[in-house]
Amino acid sequence: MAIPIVDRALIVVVLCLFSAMLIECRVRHYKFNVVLKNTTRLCATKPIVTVNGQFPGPTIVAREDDTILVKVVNHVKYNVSIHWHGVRQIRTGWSDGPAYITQCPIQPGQTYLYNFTLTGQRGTLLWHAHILWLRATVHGAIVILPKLGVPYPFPKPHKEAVVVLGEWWKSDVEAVINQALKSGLASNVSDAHTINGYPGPVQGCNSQKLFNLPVEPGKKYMLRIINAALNEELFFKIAGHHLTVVEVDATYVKPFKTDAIVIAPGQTTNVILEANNKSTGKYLVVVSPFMDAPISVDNATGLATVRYLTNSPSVLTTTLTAPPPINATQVADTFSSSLRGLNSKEYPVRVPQSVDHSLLFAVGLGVNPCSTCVNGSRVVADINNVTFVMPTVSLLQAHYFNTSGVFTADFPANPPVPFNYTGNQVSNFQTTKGTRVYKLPYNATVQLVLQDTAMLTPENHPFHLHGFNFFVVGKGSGNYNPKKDSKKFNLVDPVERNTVGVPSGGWTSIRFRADNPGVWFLHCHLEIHTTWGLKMAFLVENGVGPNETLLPPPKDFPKC
Ligand SMILES: *[C@@H]1O[C@H](CO)[C@@H](O)[C@H](O)[C@H]1NC(C)=O
Ligand SMILES: *[C@@H]1O[C@H](CO)[C@@H](O)[C@H](O)[C@H]1NC(C)=O
Ligand SMILES: *[C@@H]1O[C@H](CO)[C@@H](O)[C@H](O)[C@H]1NC(C)=O
Ligand SMILES: *[C@@H]1O[C@H](CO)[C@@H](O)[C@H](O)[C@H]1NC(C)=O
Ligand SMILES: *[C@@H]1O[C@H](CO)[C@@H](O)[C@H](O)[C@H]1NC(C)=O
Ligand SMILES: *[C@@H]1O[C@H](CO)[C@@H](O)[C@H](O)[C@H]1NC(C)=O
Ligand SMILES: *[C@@H]1O[C@H](CO)[C@@H](O)[C@H](O)[C@H]1NC(C)=O
Ligand SMILES: *[C@@H]1O[C@H](CO)[C@@H](O)[C@H](O)[C@H]1NC(C)=O
Ligand SMILES: *[C@@H]1O[C@H](CO)[C@@H](O)[C@H](O)[C@H]1NC(C)=O
Ligand SMILES: *[C@@H]1O[C@H](CO)[C@@H](O)[C@H](O)[C@H]1NC(C)=O
Ligand SMILES: *[C@@H]1O[C@H](CO)[C@@H](O)[C@H](O)[C@H]1NC(C)=O
Ligand SMILES: *[C@@H]1O[C@H](CO)[C@@H](O)[C@H](O)[C@H]1NC(C)=O
Ligand SMILES: [Cu+2]
Repeated sequence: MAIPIVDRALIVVVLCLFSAMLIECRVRHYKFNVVLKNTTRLCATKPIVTVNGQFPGPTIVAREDDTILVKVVNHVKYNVSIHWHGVRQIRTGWSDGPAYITQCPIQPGQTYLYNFTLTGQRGTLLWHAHILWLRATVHGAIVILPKLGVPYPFPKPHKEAVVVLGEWWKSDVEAVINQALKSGLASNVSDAHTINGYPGPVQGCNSQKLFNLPVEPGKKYMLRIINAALNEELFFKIAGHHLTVVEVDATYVKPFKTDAIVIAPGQTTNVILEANNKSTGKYLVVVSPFMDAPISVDNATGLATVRYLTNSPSVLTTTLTAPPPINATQVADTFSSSLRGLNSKEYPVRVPQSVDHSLLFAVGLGVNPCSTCVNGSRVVADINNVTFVMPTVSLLQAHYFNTSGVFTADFPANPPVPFNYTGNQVSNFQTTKGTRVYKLPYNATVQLVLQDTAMLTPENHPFHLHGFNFFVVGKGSGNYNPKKDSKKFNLVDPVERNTVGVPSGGWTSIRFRADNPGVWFLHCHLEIHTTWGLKMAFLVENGVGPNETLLPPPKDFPKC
């Protein structure tokens, strides 16, 4: 019998403690018990699904190049899987996490050891459940420090703090999505926005505790801000202070100052907060939704405070601020246009200069017949008219073991019938269904233009690509014009990230190199859109070199 992992973990931790001054531990062990936890937040006692009883869940702290081992034990009645959002998972797709894409779920009572190395990345990422709507409460931060002895490319902050933004439902989230799927209509919106688990004032519920960040006058603080919300892009702002953006999605950017940041679900943003206001009292922190389409959202403002620590008993007046208006497209646009890769000698921007596969994905909503639904129809979502149907075994297993009949490798590179994407002339909202992937040879370069459509309504879609970072080389409004628009692409210092907003009624162009063999999910990170089918996968073939093939699956790999 092999020694159980926990015991081995304990031995390693003890060894690490003894040798802490001599060597760094390069393997970090975590145990995630997925358990129900009764919580009394928002004046209601209700059980939520958590990791280790924490909301938000535990923070993973590691250094670049470390190997992470997370033993996940499922103690709840739901199937579970965990995704390490933004971790490249080079050759280790088996640890990526999206259920039925790279793995079968960890079923109730089962265990799975995620095993991956943090290669070529440093900054903030997040982990979250990647099945059902569990990520509403099953999420947490991943902090990747630079290699030992390597400084940040900006002055070292006095302290750092993780700031996790979330959405809170009074109801059980699984009941919310099940009700929506049964009716075929949109799902209920959340009841509050949370900052590190604490909401602002909520109707019919007062005297709520808020998250507070204590600061010393004159010092600098780095906030590692994460949007872990299910369905909403968010504004984040602190009264009386500018924020200097230094990193997004675990890549450094050219620092710039801003009043407010905009952050989509799945995105992370590191900012420097300088405690340089008049050194007394508290300053309000506000979080509110960004939505510039006629879609109903939860417009409650989440609150926290920044409190100056001063020797004299400070007058605890709170300086207030209002978030940008919900439809402040200009604020969001200016923010995203300000993001540029650092492109220094140490951190060059390696954007592909030539393109092997040029793709145009038209994304949006549709309506399909449904005899049992309220309206005789259900709202769906699609990419190039394909509403993705989840398979019953994972695509990665089907690919690795050559199982036929699970997917077809014929995902359309372009919309099957070109149309005026952002116009309102389309009257047939029906889509096709399929489990179709797009095949890429190892090391191919890809340009992908994500084009929003006005089908039902134009809307901002934050797209997330697993297994890669991509470069955001361009964006614009209306229909993408290949001749005109490609001339203006930034092929010098575009921002590198893993999640990008496709603007409402516009397009975004990204480039990446397919240098990671496996099956990689591409989807809208608004959970309701993912559920409705706004997803597909890239199948990246093995290369020929020794480091260019997918590793074999681990022994404890979950079965379907
Ligand atoms: C949560 O609290 C409710 C009511 O107080 C109780 O009935 C339930 O057993 C508790 N659940 C857990 C998992 O502790
Ligand atoms: C983690 O995966 C590596 C291969 O990438 C393997 O060598 C190692 O043994 C694995 N660790 C555990 C604890 O399974
Ligand atoms: C969704 O909202 C409607 C209207 O407020 C309410 O009747 C229903 O119970 C809600 N559904 C869930 C699952 O909470
Ligand atoms: C301090 O906060 C106040 C109130 O928001 C603001 O008007 C002022 O500009 C801030 N001072 C500095 C130095 O930023
Ligand atoms: C949210 O919207 C409702 C209804 O439109 C409105 O009454 C309320 O004032 C709004 N709340 C905030 C915080 O904007
Ligand atoms: C935002 O919404 C407000 C209130 O509905 C409206 O008056 C304003 O014109 C809108 N702004 C933009 C930029 O659409
Ligand atoms: C039924 O569908 C129509 C057209 O899509 C929509 O306007 C209407 O609100 C739907 N009915 C319900 C009950 O949502
Ligand atoms: C596309 O639709 C928009 C809005 O309806 C319209 O202004 C535009 O002229 C159309 N473009 C073409 C090429 O038909
Ligand atoms: C999508 O496919 C459906 C079903 O074949 C078809 O009726 C519809 O016209 C297509 N829509 C577009 C925009 O291609
Ligand atoms: C990948 O392609 C680039 C050219 O686009 C080439 O320079 C590089 O050597 C290739 N790498 C591998 C591992 O094949
Ligand atoms: C393969 O990977 C190993 C370990 O990451 C590295 O030491 C080696 O240089 C790589 N070989 C090639 C040919 O890239
Ligand atoms: C959990 O996953 C397994 C394997 O895919 C599946 O057979 C089972 O129905 C799922 N259980 C639930 C409750 O969905
Ligand atoms: Cu979307």
